[in-house]
Amino acid sequence: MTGLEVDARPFTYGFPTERTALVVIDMQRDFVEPGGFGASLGNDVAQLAPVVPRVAELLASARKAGLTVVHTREAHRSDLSDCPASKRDRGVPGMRIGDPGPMGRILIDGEPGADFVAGLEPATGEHSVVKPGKGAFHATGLEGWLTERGITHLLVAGVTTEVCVQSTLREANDRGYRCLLVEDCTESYFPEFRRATVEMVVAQGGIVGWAAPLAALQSALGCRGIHDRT
Ligand code: TIU
Repeated sequence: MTGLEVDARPFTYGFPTERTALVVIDMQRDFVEPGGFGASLGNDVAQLAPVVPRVAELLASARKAGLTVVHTREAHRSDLSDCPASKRDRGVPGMRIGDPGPMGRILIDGEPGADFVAGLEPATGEHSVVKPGKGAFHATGLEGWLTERGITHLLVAGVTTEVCVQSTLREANDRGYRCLLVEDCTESYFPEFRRATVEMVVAQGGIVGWAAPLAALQSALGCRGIHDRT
Protein backbone atom coordinates (compact mmCIF):
# COMPACT_ATOMS: atom_id res chain seq x y z
CA MET A 1 0.00 0.00 0.00
CA THR A 2 1.43 3.38 -1.01
CA GLY A 3 0.64 6.10 1.52
CA LEU A 4 0.96 9.68 0.27
CA GLU A 5 0.52 13.06 1.93
CA VAL A 6 -0.91 16.26 0.52
CA ASP A 7 -0.16 19.69 1.95
CA ALA A 8 -3.80 20.51 2.60
CA ARG A 9 -6.07 22.53 4.86
CA PRO A 10 -6.85 22.29 7.73
CA PHE A 11 -3.93 19.84 8.04
CA THR A 12 -2.03 17.23 6.04
CA TYR A 13 -4.23 14.82 4.07
CA GLY A 14 -2.85 11.30 4.04
CA PHE A 15 -4.18 8.80 1.53
CA PRO A 16 -3.39 5.25 0.48
CA THR A 17 -3.42 5.29 -3.33
CA GLU A 18 -4.95 1.82 -3.65
CA ARG A 19 -7.90 2.90 -1.50
CA THR A 20 -8.44 6.31 -3.08
CA ALA A 21 -10.83 7.31 -5.85
CA LEU A 22 -11.03 10.55 -7.79
CA VAL A 23 -14.71 11.52 -8.11
CA VAL A 24 -15.42 14.04 -10.88
CA ILE A 25 -18.84 15.57 -10.43
CA ASP A 26 -21.14 16.47 -13.35
CA MET A 27 -18.67 17.78 -15.93
CA GLN A 28 -21.45 17.63 -18.50
CA ARG A 29 -22.64 19.93 -21.23
CA ASP A 30 -25.89 20.81 -19.38
CA PHE A 31 -23.90 22.85 -16.85
CA VAL A 32 -21.00 24.17 -18.90
CA GLU A 33 -22.47 25.03 -22.31
CA PRO A 34 -25.14 27.52 -23.39
CA GLY A 35 -28.67 26.15 -23.79
CA GLY A 36 -28.50 23.52 -21.05
CA PHE A 37 -29.89 23.13 -17.54
CA GLY A 38 -27.49 25.62 -15.94
CA ALA A 39 -28.34 28.31 -18.46
CA SER A 40 -32.07 27.57 -18.13
CA LEU A 41 -31.80 28.51 -14.47
CA GLY A 42 -30.48 31.93 -15.44
CA ASN A 43 -26.79 31.25 -14.83
CA ASP A 44 -23.83 32.64 -16.76
CA VAL A 45 -22.31 29.33 -17.86
CA ALA A 46 -19.13 31.05 -19.06
CA GLN A 47 -18.16 31.14 -15.37
CA LEU A 48 -17.45 27.40 -15.56
CA ALA A 49 -15.29 27.37 -18.71
CA PRO A 50 -11.92 27.84 -16.91
CA VAL A 51 -12.40 24.71 -14.80
CA VAL A 52 -12.59 22.39 -17.82
CA PRO A 53 -8.83 22.30 -18.59
CA ARG A 54 -8.03 22.09 -14.88
CA VAL A 55 -10.23 19.02 -14.47
CA ALA A 56 -8.59 17.56 -17.58
CA GLU A 57 -5.21 18.02 -15.95
CA LEU A 58 -6.46 16.47 -12.70
CA LEU A 59 -7.76 13.47 -14.63
CA ALA A 60 -4.45 13.09 -16.42
CA SER A 61 -2.58 13.16 -13.09
CA ALA A 62 -4.92 10.64 -11.45
CA ARG A 63 -4.69 8.29 -14.42
CA LYS A 64 -0.91 8.51 -14.44
CA ALA A 65 -0.89 7.62 -10.74
CA GLY A 66 -3.21 4.67 -11.35
CA LEU A 67 -6.00 5.96 -9.10
CA THR A 68 -9.55 4.67 -9.34
CA VAL A 69 -11.64 7.23 -11.22
CA VAL A 70 -15.40 7.80 -10.97
CA HIS A 71 -17.41 10.21 -13.12
CA THR A 72 -20.93 11.37 -12.34
CA ARG A 73 -23.61 13.04 -14.39
CA GLU A 74 -26.85 14.54 -13.09
CA ALA A 75 -29.63 13.32 -15.39
CA HIS A 76 -33.12 11.86 -15.28
CA ARG A 77 -34.90 9.05 -17.05
CA SER A 78 -36.79 10.14 -20.15
CA ASP A 79 -40.15 9.46 -18.43
CA LEU A 80 -39.04 11.65 -15.48
CA SER A 81 -40.02 8.86 -13.07
CA ASP A 82 -36.91 9.64 -11.01
CA CYS A 83 -37.52 13.41 -10.93
CA PRO A 84 -39.59 14.62 -7.99
CA ALA A 85 -42.22 17.26 -8.76
CA SER A 86 -40.45 19.60 -6.35
CA LYS A 87 -37.46 19.58 -8.72
CA ARG A 88 -39.37 19.49 -11.99
CA ASP A 89 -41.53 22.47 -11.02
CA ARG A 90 -38.61 24.89 -10.58
CA GLY A 91 -37.41 27.33 -13.20
CA VAL A 92 -39.04 29.02 -16.14
CA PRO A 93 -41.96 27.07 -17.75
CA GLY A 94 -40.85 25.71 -21.14
CA MET A 95 -37.22 25.56 -19.97
CA ARG A 96 -37.62 23.00 -17.21
CA ILE A 97 -36.20 19.50 -16.77
CA GLY A 98 -37.46 17.35 -19.66
CA ASP A 99 -38.35 20.32 -21.87
CA PRO A 100 -36.75 20.53 -25.34
CA GLY A 101 -33.70 22.75 -25.71
CA PRO A 102 -30.82 23.29 -28.14
CA MET A 103 -28.95 20.31 -26.63
CA GLY A 104 -31.99 18.05 -26.51
CA ARG A 105 -34.34 17.57 -23.58
CA ILE A 106 -32.95 19.38 -20.55
CA LEU A 107 -31.14 17.15 -18.00
CA ILE A 108 -32.37 13.89 -19.56
CA ASP A 109 -30.01 10.93 -19.77
CA GLY A 110 -29.15 10.07 -23.36
CA GLU A 111 -29.65 13.62 -24.65
CA PRO A 112 -26.62 15.61 -25.89
CA GLY A 113 -26.80 18.03 -22.96
CA ALA A 114 -26.40 15.25 -20.41
CA ASP A 115 -23.22 14.02 -22.09
CA PHE A 116 -19.71 14.73 -20.83
CA VAL A 117 -17.94 17.90 -21.87
CA ALA A 118 -15.58 17.14 -24.76
CA GLY A 119 -12.24 15.91 -23.46
CA LEU A 120 -13.58 14.87 -20.05
CA GLU A 121 -15.16 11.56 -21.05
CA PRO A 122 -14.42 8.47 -18.91
CA ALA A 123 -11.49 6.38 -20.09
CA THR A 124 -11.85 2.63 -20.51
CA GLY A 125 -12.33 0.99 -17.12
CA GLU A 126 -13.43 4.14 -15.31
CA HIS A 127 -16.76 4.09 -13.50
CA SER A 128 -19.66 6.26 -14.62
CA VAL A 129 -22.62 7.10 -12.39
CA VAL A 130 -25.90 8.72 -13.48
CA LYS A 131 -27.53 10.43 -10.51
CA PRO A 132 -31.01 11.91 -10.17
CA GLY A 133 -30.07 14.12 -7.23
CA LYS A 134 -27.40 16.58 -6.28
CA GLY A 135 -25.39 14.18 -4.12
CA ALA A 136 -23.68 11.26 -5.85
CA PHE A 137 -24.79 8.80 -3.16
CA HIS A 138 -28.52 9.47 -3.39
CA ALA A 139 -30.35 6.76 -5.39
CA THR A 140 -27.16 5.41 -6.98
CA GLY A 141 -25.12 2.30 -6.29
CA LEU A 142 -21.99 4.34 -5.67
CA GLU A 143 -21.48 3.40 -2.02
CA GLY A 144 -21.67 -0.33 -2.80
CA TRP A 145 -19.33 0.07 -5.75
CA LEU A 146 -16.74 1.89 -3.62
CA THR A 147 -17.10 -0.59 -0.75
CA GLU A 148 -16.54 -3.56 -3.06
CA ARG A 149 -13.26 -2.00 -4.13
CA GLY A 150 -12.13 -1.07 -0.62
CA ILE A 151 -12.16 2.66 -1.32
CA THR A 152 -11.88 4.79 1.84
CA HIS A 153 -10.58 8.12 0.51
CA LEU A 154 -12.15 10.41 -2.11
CA LEU A 155 -10.60 13.25 -4.09
CA VAL A 156 -13.54 15.37 -5.24
CA ALA A 157 -13.77 17.87 -8.11
CA GLY A 158 -16.30 19.15 -10.65
CA VAL A 159 -19.32 21.44 -10.74
CA THR A 160 -20.96 23.20 -9.15
CA THR A 161 -19.07 23.65 -5.91
CA GLU A 162 -21.91 24.59 -3.58
CA VAL A 163 -24.53 22.32 -5.15
CA CYS A 164 -23.55 18.84 -6.39
CA VAL A 165 -19.95 18.92 -5.17
CA GLN A 166 -20.84 20.04 -1.66
CA SER A 167 -23.82 17.64 -1.43
CA THR A 168 -21.55 14.77 -2.44
CA LEU A 169 -18.84 15.78 0.05
CA ARG A 170 -21.37 15.86 2.88
CA GLU A 171 -22.92 12.53 1.91
CA ALA A 172 -19.46 10.98 1.66
CA ASN A 173 -18.26 12.45 4.95
CA ASP A 174 -21.30 11.05 6.76
CA ARG A 175 -20.53 7.64 5.26
CA GLY A 176 -17.01 7.70 6.66
CA TYR A 177 -15.00 8.58 3.56
CA ARG A 178 -12.04 10.89 4.04
CA CYS A 179 -12.56 13.56 1.40
CA LEU A 180 -10.21 16.08 -0.19
CA LEU A 181 -11.78 18.84 -2.25
CA VAL A 182 -9.42 19.80 -5.08
CA GLU A 183 -10.21 23.45 -4.68
CA ASP A 184 -9.12 24.80 -8.08
CA CYS A 185 -10.74 21.91 -9.95
CA THR A 186 -14.24 22.91 -8.92
CA GLU A 187 -16.26 25.95 -9.93
CA SER A 188 -19.53 27.71 -9.30
CA TYR A 189 -21.64 30.17 -11.27
CA PHE A 190 -20.96 32.36 -8.21
CA PRO A 191 -17.21 32.68 -7.48
CA GLU A 192 -17.93 33.73 -3.90
CA PHE A 193 -19.90 30.50 -3.36
CA ARG A 194 -16.90 28.44 -4.48
CA ARG A 195 -14.66 30.26 -2.03
CA ALA A 196 -17.23 30.00 0.78
CA THR A 197 -17.76 26.28 0.17
CA VAL A 198 -14.05 25.56 0.39
CA GLU A 199 -13.96 27.42 3.70
CA MET A 200 -17.04 25.54 4.98
CA VAL A 201 -15.40 22.20 4.22
CA VAL A 202 -12.17 22.91 6.10
CA ALA A 203 -13.60 24.99 8.97
CA GLN A 204 -13.94 23.57 12.47
CA GLY A 205 -10.94 21.28 12.07
CA GLY A 206 -12.16 19.84 8.76
CA ILE A 207 -15.84 19.40 9.62
CA VAL A 208 -16.52 18.04 6.12
CA GLY A 209 -13.01 17.28 4.89
CA TRP A 210 -9.80 18.70 3.53
CA ALA A 211 -9.00 21.08 0.65
CA ALA A 212 -5.89 21.59 -1.46
CA PRO A 213 -5.02 22.93 -4.89
CA LEU A 214 -4.18 20.62 -7.78
CA ALA A 215 -0.47 21.49 -7.59
CA ALA A 216 -0.30 20.17 -4.01
CA LEU A 217 -1.99 16.93 -5.04
CA GLN A 218 0.35 16.61 -8.01
CA SER A 219 3.35 17.06 -5.72
CA ALA A 220 2.07 14.21 -3.56
CA LEU A 221 1.48 12.00 -6.59
CA GLY A 222 4.95 12.78 -7.88
CA CYS A 223 3.72 14.36 -11.08
CA ARG A 224 4.43 17.81 -12.34
CA GLY A 225 1.63 20.07 -13.47
CA ILE A 226 1.66 21.73 -16.87
CA HIS A 227 2.24 25.04 -15.06
CA ASP A 228 5.46 23.70 -13.51
CA ARG A 229 6.99 22.50 -16.78
CA THR A 230 9.95 24.38 -18.13
N1 TIU B 1 -27.59 24.62 -10.43
C1 TIU B 1 -26.38 24.27 -9.99
O1 TIU B 1 -25.56 25.10 -9.60
N2 TIU B 1 -26.01 22.97 -9.99
C2 TIU B 1 -26.81 21.89 -10.25
O2 TIU B 1 -28.01 21.98 -10.45
N3 TIU B 1 -26.19 20.66 -10.32
C3 TIU B 1 -24.84 20.45 -10.05
O3 TIU B 1 -24.22 21.18 -9.29
N4 TIU B 1 -24.24 19.48 -10.71
